[in-house]
Amino acid sequence: MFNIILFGPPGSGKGTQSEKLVLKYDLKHLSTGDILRSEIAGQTPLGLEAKNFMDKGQLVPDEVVIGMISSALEKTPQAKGFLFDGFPRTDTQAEALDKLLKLKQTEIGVVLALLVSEEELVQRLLNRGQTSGRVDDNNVDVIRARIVEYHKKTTAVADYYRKFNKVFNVPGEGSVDEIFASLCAKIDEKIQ
Ligand code: B4P
Repeated sequence: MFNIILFGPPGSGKGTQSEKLVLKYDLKHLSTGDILRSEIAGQTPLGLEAKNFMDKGQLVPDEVVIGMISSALEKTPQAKGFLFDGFPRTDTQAEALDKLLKLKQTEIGVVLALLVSEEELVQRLLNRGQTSGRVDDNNVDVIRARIVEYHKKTTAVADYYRKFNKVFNVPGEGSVDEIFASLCAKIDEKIQ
């Protein structure tokens, strides 16, 4: 089993690249953002709670997302590997993920961190906001709040995995195919 974390600020291309990576490497895609949005669409109690945080650009509480990932891992015991997209986003989530994977006798193989300038992030998210219908992409203040949350709480996750020499930076600006090729080159090196 080979497990990957695709890491980076909001708008760095995690969702975009994940779709291509899971096809190429036959991985199970676990995006906490996508799971939360489907809970919101289904108007579940979890979704209604999460919406309050997401609409303001804040992170959803750790216990909520850790529970979601734990049940998603349970549901797919036969997966060849997992691609975590947008998770973990805090130290607490990273520690919980390590424990959950240990129970499955596996671990994170590599953390690929996409590097994109802040102005490019804001522009991409505002562009997506014109068509996505996502409340959190429509307002520049909410976008900036997401970036602040990222610096305050999420960059620590890369430091956590750096202790285990698992983090590799990948330039996240350029064409989607160029970035995909850089990500694949790093994964192929680690798989061998
Ligand atoms: P996510 O769904 O994870 O959304 P995101 O980080 O904003 O987007 P992503 O990074 O996947 O988008 P992409 O760059 O692919 O999170 C949304 C919210 O959910 C969070 O703010 C939080 O509230 C909550 N949440 C999720 N996970 C959580 C967790 N673990 N803990 C707590 N809360 C959590 O795409 C952005 C745009 O860029 C797209 O339009 C795309 O087309 C474009 N793009 C991509 N690559 C490009 C390129 N190379 N060039 C130009 N444009 C590009």
